[in-house]
Amino acid sequence: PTAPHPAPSGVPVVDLGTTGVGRTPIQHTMGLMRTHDPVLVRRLHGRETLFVADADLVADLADEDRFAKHIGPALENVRAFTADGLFTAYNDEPNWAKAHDILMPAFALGSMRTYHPVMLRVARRLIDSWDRAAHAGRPVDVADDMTRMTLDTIGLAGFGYDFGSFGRERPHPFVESMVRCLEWSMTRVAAPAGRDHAAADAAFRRDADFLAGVVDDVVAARTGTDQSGAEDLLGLMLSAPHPADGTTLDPANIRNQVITFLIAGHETTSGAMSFALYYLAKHPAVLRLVQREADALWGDAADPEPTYEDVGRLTYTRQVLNEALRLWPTAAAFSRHAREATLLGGRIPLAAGQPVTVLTPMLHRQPVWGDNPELFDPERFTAEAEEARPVHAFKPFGTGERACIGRQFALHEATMLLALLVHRYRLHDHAGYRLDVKETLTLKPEGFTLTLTPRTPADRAHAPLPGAPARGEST
Ligand code: FDE
Repeated sequence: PTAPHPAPSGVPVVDLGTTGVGRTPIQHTMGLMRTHDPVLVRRLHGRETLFVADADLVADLADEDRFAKHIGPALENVRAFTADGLFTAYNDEPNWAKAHDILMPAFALGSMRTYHPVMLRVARRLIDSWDRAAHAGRPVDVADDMTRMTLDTIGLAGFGYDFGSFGRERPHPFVESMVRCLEWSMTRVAAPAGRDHAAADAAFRRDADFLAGVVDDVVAARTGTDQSGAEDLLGLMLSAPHPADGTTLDPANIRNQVITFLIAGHETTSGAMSFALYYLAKHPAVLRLVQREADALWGDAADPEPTYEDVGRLTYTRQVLNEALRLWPTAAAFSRHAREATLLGGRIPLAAGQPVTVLTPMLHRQPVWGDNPELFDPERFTAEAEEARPVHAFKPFGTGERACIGRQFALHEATMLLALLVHRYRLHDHAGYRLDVKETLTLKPEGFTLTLTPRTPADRAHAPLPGAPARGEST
């Protein structure tokens, strides 16, 4: 339902003609913003998209009275397999508010206490697998293993379903089909009209059907069993009545929600942890600080038993994760539209319904971040630094009522895992990895491998603060 809107006056138009944006549309558009302006219209195959990254414009777009979430062309394509699931539902589709109300309690901060033991159980699967790799001197593929971990976590925590990803040589086939579906959604947008897409579309359909089949297995494993006491996502979906009218979600919508959560719940979180490990491997001084934080909690414990409260104490680890999400927010763009004709930021005229896409990685590199925004520096996320910064300068989870429902879930899972990993291993950038960001609608470091060696009590005693001499070492 997107009517074409003329490019607003005063905004530079970058005409890509029919050259296309290749397989990295986000990074391509980041490049355009670097050479042109943090507000621009990209014209591609005759389709115009208004992109913004200016902090003041993004702050204005956060005004829920004047703007709302927009389902742009890429999400329209995702709707082909998630329909009215939470992520892709239109604002006025009744199932959005209904599912949102029913599922919100499952994502309140207090609910993380319920998921904590499951998250820890899956973290230990990853650790077992990395212990074997360390022992064999074999490198680990970071993004693949983070994906195994996050898929198993959302499967078990949300649906009581075990994907058993660490028992598999290749990622679970759900992941491969999902990645192809997301790639199709992304590339189909920029694909020139008039060319024959029948083969790609048919392959997409097969993958989408496979995903739906997995979802049916997940639901079938539960239905027919006793629902009482099931407080996970699936339990709520199957049995919780909507406060407004007492009805539960219908089976078609449940399917859309399950597929939505299986995707949203693991794809972006695994990328975030992968980027965080990438930066830690490249910044030994930061790594030592994270290790010290974990060491202070767990000392030399061979198998630490992190409590729910411990995760809240890992403040520096959380800063590292935030800083990784600043440079590479793994859901890298979100769109808004004007509810009524308005002036964006008091200067850019927008018609009612006109969409605007926020390019988050560039928002996160604007002048509010200082004069060296490319530098990885977790000090940007101390409480004082956050206080001093405009609230809308950091948007890795989107904005407003359609912002990420899984934020606390992802942060709890990722913070605990990162701390456990740095507590246990020395990370070796054995291949001198050069960052290669792969785009499949979301972002991930491609081909990033590490080798690992176990940390010893001596390592822990010698993990000095940068600049401070190690204990027992003469200067
Ligand atoms: C959502 C989200 C968002 C928004 C989008 C728009 O606006 O369009 C964003 C940006 C995000 N999200 C991001 C993220 C990152 C990370 C790491 C994450 N995320 C994670 C997660 C997990 C889970 C479970 C999730 N996630 C989920 C989700 C959902 C369901 C959604 C939708 C909501 C509504 O309601 O709309 C989101 N997420 Fe996220």
